[in-house]
Amino acid sequence: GSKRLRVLVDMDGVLADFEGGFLKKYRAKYPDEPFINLEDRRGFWVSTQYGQIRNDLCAKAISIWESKNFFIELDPLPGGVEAVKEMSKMKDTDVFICTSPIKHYSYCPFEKYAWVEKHLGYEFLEHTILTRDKTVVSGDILIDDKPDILGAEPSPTWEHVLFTACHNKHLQPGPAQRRLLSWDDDWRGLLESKRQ
Ligand code: DGP
Repeated sequence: GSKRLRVLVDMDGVLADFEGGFLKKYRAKYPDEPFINLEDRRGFWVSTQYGQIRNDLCAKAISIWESKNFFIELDPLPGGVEAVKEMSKMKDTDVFICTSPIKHYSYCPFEKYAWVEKHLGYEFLEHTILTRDKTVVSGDILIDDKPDILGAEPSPTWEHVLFTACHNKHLQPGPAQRRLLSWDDDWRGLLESKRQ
C-alpha cells in the first residue's frame, strides 16, 4: 500500500534507557539500600515497586528522575535512534516523538528537548510532542512500552504497539495487541502493514 503514515514513537523505555539510567544513578546515590535488578522489574511504575520493598524507597526512587541531568544523560537504547532516522526518511512517513514529561517540570521537559537535539538533531524538535495525554494525539501507530495508555479520548486513532521492556516482558499481550520486541524486530514490516 501507499497510504501516508504517521508514526508516534515514545521516548523513555523505547529510545532512551530510562530503566538502566535509573538503576545506575540510584545505586550510586544509595549504595547501601536494596535495589531491583532489571530482570526482576514488574509493573510500569518504578516507584511503586521500590515502595513495595520498603515504604521510604518510593521517595528515594523519585528523587533520582527529579534530579538535574537525569533525562539528558540517558543512553540511547540499541538501534532506536537509527530506526527513527531511517523511518523519517521513508516516503510518505511522518515520525513524531511522543513523550510524557514528569510533573516535576524543573529539568525534565528542557532535557527531553535537549536529548532529541543531541541524538536526532535540531530539526527533529519540529517533530517532538510533549504531552501527558497521548490519546488526544492522532496517528496510525504508537510504539510505546507502557501497557495501558489511557486519557481523555476513549478511542485513540493509533494502534498501540507494545515495545518490550524489562517491566512488561512477562505480561500476556491483550487479544489483538502487537509487540515490537526491540529495534532489531521487524518495525519496517509493522509500518508496511498499516499502509494497506
Ligand atoms: P512515557 O514513557 O512517555 O509514558 O512517560 C512516563 C514517564 O514516567 C517516564 O519518564 C518514566 C517515568 N516513570 C517511571 N516510573 C515512574 C514512577 O514510578 N513515577 C513517576 N512519577 N514517573 C515514573
